[in-house]
Amino acid sequence: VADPVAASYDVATQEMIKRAQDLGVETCFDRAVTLKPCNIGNQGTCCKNCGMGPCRLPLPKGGVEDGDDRKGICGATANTIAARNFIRMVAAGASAHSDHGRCVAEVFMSAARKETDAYQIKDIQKLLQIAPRLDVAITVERDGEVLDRDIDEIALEVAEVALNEWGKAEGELKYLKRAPAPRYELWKKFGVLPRNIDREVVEIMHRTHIGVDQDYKNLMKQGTRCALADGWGGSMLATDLQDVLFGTPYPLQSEANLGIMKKDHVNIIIHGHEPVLSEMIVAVAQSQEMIDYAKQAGAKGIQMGGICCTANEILQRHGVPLAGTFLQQELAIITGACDAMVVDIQCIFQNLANVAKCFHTKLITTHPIAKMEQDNVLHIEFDEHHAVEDAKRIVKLAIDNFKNRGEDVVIPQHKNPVIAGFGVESIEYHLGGSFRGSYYTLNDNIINGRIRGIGAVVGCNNVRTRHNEAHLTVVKELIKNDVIVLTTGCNAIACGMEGLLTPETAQVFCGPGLAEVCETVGIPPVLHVGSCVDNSRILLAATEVVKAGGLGKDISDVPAAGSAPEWMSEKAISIGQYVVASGVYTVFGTTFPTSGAPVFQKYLFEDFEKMYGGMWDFEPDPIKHAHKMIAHIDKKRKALGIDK
Ligand code: WCC
Ligand code: FE2
Repeated sequence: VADPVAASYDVATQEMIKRAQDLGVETCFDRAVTLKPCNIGNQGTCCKNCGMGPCRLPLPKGGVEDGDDRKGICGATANTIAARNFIRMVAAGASAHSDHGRCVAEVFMSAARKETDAYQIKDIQKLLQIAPRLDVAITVERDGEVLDRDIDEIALEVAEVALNEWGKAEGELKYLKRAPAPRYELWKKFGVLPRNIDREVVEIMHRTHIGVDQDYKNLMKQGTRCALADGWGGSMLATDLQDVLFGTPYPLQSEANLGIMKKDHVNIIIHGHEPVLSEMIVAVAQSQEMIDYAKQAGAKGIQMGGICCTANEILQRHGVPLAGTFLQQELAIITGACDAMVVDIQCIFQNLANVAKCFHTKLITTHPIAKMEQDNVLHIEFDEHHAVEDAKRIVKLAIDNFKNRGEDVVIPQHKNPVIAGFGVESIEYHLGGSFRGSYYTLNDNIINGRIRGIGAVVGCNNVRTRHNEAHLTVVKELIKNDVIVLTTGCNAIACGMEGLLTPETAQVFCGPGLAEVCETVGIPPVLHVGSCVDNSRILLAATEVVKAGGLGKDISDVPAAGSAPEWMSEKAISIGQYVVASGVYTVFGTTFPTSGAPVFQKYLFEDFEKMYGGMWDFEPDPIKHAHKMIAHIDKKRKALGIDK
């Protein structure tokens, strides 16, 4: 079994791992001890794209300095194999984000057609802001007069145009033009403007099939095009349409870590990614009818909590607390206090079912594309046309299950306050100039050096490294060196658990310049900007920085760097690739999936900078990791002549 202290940096997590072991319930932390990864696959040089293999190409003992003659049965080199595997990861990641986006777009369509009462166009301001980006007019001319166009009409057309982005036959993605003009021109020059979202994924699957594309540079070209279709396509549409349907987030207060669960309340944990369902569950759970029902069942109320990006979605819009990160999903059940865990898509452990079997917890899958084989799992399929009924059924099930709780309930008493809900709009509000608008204050403070630069630290946990340690070490090292941090995904949750998402943090952890800015403006040094699809908010924030002036003409000029210290999912690879192709130096921790193909890796780590101004890097040591980012930020400051 795992050593709980070695497995996690977080005390609540340690306590629950220990409890699981005492109860004889196995978790991912224990499995990580017994199940070792395959080195060759890990390094990206195992090809299983046909039935003659898998062809495994381990790195020779002495390296490949003197030439690399490794090849698979068909002759595929280590570079070809690693590039194929890498862009297949991009395809999977982009698919996950974009299929989520498609689901949201379909619900948006239902709302625009008024087929459902449950969903409405909530944020008209945001609708009017994105419509022109999709070439949808917001005014009409009648008899020489310019009039505001009917909102319902705009919504319907936005829905049609947006849905079309997934499969249109001609043209290119409309949102690409939201990037700074030089960036768009660069993409055009390299032939990587995505045509539509689905097509770029399909083309990766084709080009990586046996006997098709055998040039790692050409493979990466498609990988880039597909990743851009994610960041500036599927993910960005998901974020925007979610904001219109559910409201654009604004800063609000909440809490984070397993200690948010309450012994005397019905605890409902929502886990996954699509806010379409969780929005309804939150609304229903807050209704008087359900609260009364919970009281009749002997509980004091209903406590909701989130895991992974569903957590971030319902936090940023409703202040629902974060129960934990990716690696804490099993542990929420191990408290013995989880009356229902409701899951939709992505980052959900199949082992949840085995853990739930040991407790009273009802595990409910809700998405037609994500079911589990174990027989203790309930499937309640969610449909936007009867969303409220579905949500009620789920909440009632949880309440009815409250009485089945065992005596043995242990909720770790650890949680911290968080401020979340930042985005392009609220950063402008806090860090814009009072009369110049835009990102003037932010830029001004970067130019005068109080803020050294911007760090985007995002991504998963990985059981191969100590849970949350690299996340928190990287973030703390950055803010100590006056780098303001934007965070999403499980890094955001980790920061929340550690108490880094409060303005008070500035005095404790920040360098003097950043501390002063945070104090003056009243913001935390680490800004929670949402879920993984909301990395699109970071792309747009970077674009706003460029627009505000004084920091160059393209995203690659800005003193900024990206990081995923504990990544594990294919989604992270897609995100990394679109961030790099958008001009940002990006460092990953844990392992890097091309390390078995040094020539290809050098292409990503070095040659990419000459092409895109952004490149990949790998550094598992979190302090060195942060300092590589800072060195890049300083390099950019120097190029701008603001290094003083
Ligand atoms: Ni996004 Fe990574 Fe968390 Fe899942 S929820 S674990 S992809 S960061
Ligand atoms: Fe996520």
